[in-house]
Order: sequence, then structure tokens, then C-alpha cells
Amino acid sequence: MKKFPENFLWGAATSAPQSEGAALSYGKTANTWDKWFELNPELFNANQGPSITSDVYHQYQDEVKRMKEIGMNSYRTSISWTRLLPDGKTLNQEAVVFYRAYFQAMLDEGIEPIMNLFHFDMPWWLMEKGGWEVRESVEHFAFYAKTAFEQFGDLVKKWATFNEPMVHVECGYLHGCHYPAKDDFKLAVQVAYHTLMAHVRAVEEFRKLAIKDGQIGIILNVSPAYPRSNSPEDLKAKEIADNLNIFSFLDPAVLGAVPEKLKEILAENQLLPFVEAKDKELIKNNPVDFVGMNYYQPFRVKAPENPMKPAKSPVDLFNSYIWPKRRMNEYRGWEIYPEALYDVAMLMKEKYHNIPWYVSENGMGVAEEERFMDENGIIQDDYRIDFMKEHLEQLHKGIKEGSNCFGYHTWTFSDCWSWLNGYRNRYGFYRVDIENDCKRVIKKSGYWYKELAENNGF
Ligand code: BGP
Repeated sequence: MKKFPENFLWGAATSAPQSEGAALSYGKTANTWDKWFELNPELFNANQGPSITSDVYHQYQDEVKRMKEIGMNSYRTSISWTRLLPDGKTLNQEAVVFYRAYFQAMLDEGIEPIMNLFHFDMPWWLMEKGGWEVRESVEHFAFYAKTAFEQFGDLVKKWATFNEPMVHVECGYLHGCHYPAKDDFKLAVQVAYHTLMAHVRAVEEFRKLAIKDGQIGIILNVSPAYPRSNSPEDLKAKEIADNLNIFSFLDPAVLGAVPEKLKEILAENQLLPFVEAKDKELIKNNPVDFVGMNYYQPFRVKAPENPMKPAKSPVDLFNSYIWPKRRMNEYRGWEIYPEALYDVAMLMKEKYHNIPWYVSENGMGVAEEERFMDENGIIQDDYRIDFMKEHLEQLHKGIKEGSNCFGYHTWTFSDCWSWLNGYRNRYGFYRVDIENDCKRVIKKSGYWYKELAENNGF
């Protein structure tokens, strides 16, 4: 049997915009997802927008009971910035009441809440001023973070500033899948830098409040780069990809400095962002207590052919390639490669002074899951159980070799809404029937997870 360390966190993750719903009616002002859906509903799978999602706003009490039912001892979601501070300044008391009740319900069931502050949900009023493109957003975020710590710091002890900060950068400023859907490499770097400074300022606010037993971290998406060959060109492409995609946030968050190599790459390509004189000190003085790693897929990388110099886009620095032996989750188009989780565990041990970390997301999204429903209405998602087992085996190996991992959270607890993909791919332990008041039915993986959590291993 593979046993995990004592007090290991077993749980799942979601976010406010993907699970709560009631965004426009209760939040009083919109975030970019509400607004984008209003402007361009045709971009969203089957016209599925963010207004109801999985209705956790109304169903949180039952939702928390279900967490307990499958043996979870922890849960990560986020606070909605727009719900808490509709105009960025004034506290929405309804939001305070809702979040306090939600967190208290978790604590009553022995579920540790891990609360994240930003999960791609920029308030619309701030987006209209430029969002992360403008330095002003850093201080707005710091104020929001401080407010959240003050309001909920007695109930929530583990905090995260951002979920996958590289994703709103890439999707919003390179790939077109988040608002404002621009394509501008230099602007993307500036947006990333302002996000980093917003993270650092939030950590600073957290330290000032000295919340009893409080810890703060950041949640990053990690797709380790594996080069096509050991040629100097492919190895260079790997180095650049890891610097841009992973070390860009991990180094400053944990080691207190932006990597020199990254600065070099940006300088060579005339991509250096505007910085302020005090920033270096701020970054240095505000390292995190822990890191969450969202792992789904590796990144297969090769040297670019005929790149532009200076680079106009990341494809001028590195290209992806198809690894001939790859195994795919065809629904999501993501490679399945559990071995990378061991590599992540070793990276944390060796490069990041073995800082406490956890797997904050890992999971398998499958479309049309009703195909796997048995006569009792239960989805037989053995593919998901196999996926988790394989990843847990690699994680276990990393922990045995000394990596300081304190938990494993899946994406997600009950099926949730996913940005432009709506409800197409399902990830949850519970099926959510969106046609039928979001009624939940447990899947086979939910029963499996219960056993896993109760045995602290498998
Ligand atoms: C992560 C995000 C989540 C979630 C998940 C699944 O990157 O943090 O918000 O959506 O991926 O991916 P998707 O919903 O795109 O299938």
C-alpha cells in the first residue's frame, strides 16, 4: 500500500466564477466573464454563460456536506473580487455574510478552506481602465487582498494570491481565449509583471496583519518542458520555455528574485517591462510560505524554425512538437504524462529549498460523460480513477525521496463551468445536472476518493 504523510490534505479545487453563479444579480457589478458573455455569447460553448454555473451560492450547505461524504479534509476555491467589493472600495455586506457562512460550514465539517483571491476574474470597472496592463491595478488588488484577509482571516488560515497567473497573461494577451483577447508579446510581459507585483503587494499586506497561524502562497500551472533532443538548440528552447512559463513566477515567489536568465531573454528581445525602483526590494522581502502546483500536462518543446528576431511571439523562441509516444486525453487535447509529477516534486526539493507545496489541481476532463452512466444513473468513470492513481504513484515516489508535498487536490469537486468551454468537459466527483437545478449525483470516482482519503493512500 502507498501511504501518504500524516495530515496529508485530500481535497479538490474550484473557483468562485466557475462554481458560485449569481454573479450579476448578487455581485452588483460584473467581472470580465459576465461582460464578455453579454457582449459575445457566441464565443461560449452552447451559449453557456457564467451567471448560474453550479449554483454554489445557493447550494453551499449541501455542497459542503457532500465534501465530507467523500472523505475530503480540505477544499480550495476563490473569493469573487467583484462580489466582495463591487466598486473596488465599498464592502458588500451580503458577500461577507455569504462567504463567512460558506467557510464556517466547511470548518464545521472538518474541511480546511484554502482561499484564493484571483482566478481569472478581473472586475469590469478595472478592466475598463486597462486591467493588469496598468500599474494602478496593483494597488487595487492589494486593497482587495487586505479586505479579504481582514474579513475572513479568523476562518481561513491558508491563502493564495493568484491561480495560474500565466494563464490570464497568455490567454488574454497572446492566444485570444480570455478577455481582452489581444495579441501583443510586449504587453503580455507587462501584464505578467503587474500581476507579479500585485501578488507581492498582497503578500506584504498579509504579513502586516500577522494573522494567527496564517500562511500565504501562490498557485501556479506547471507544464515542465521536455526537449525533443539534446541538441543545443532544443535545450535552449527548453530553457527559455521553463523560464517564461514556470520560473517567471516561481522564482520571485519562493526565492525572492526574478531569474537573471529570464531578464536576459527579455532584454535580448526588447521585451523588458517598465518597473519601479522599489520593486526589487518588495519582491525580495515577500516570499511565500507554500506553493500550489496545478499539473495537467507536460510541454514537449523544440527549437523554432525561422524565428523572428527580436521575437514577436513565444513561437519565435520555442515551439511545441508532438512526442511520438504520447498518450492523450483527446477530449481536452492534453497529453497524459504522470511522470512529470515526480519531476515537479524533485524540482521543488532541489531548486526551491524544499518549500512546502501541494498538488493544487490535477484531473481529467471528459466530454459527454453520460455515455458512461450505468442503470442507477452513476457515471462509471474508471478512466478518471486510473488517471488519479497513476499520478498519485509518481507523487508518492517524489515524497518518498524527500519532496515536501502536503496534499493532493483534484480538479474538481462537482462538475463546474469552464470559461469558453462552458460545461463541455466534466471533471467532478459529482455529476451536475445543469438542466435540472444543478442536481448532483456522485460518480464512481467519488466513492474511490473516499476510500483513498480514509486510508490515506491506496
Ligand atoms: C485550470 C484552471 C481551472 C480549470 C482547469 C481545467 O487551468 O485553473 O480554472 O478550468 O484548468 O481546465 P479547463 O476548464 O480549461 O478544461
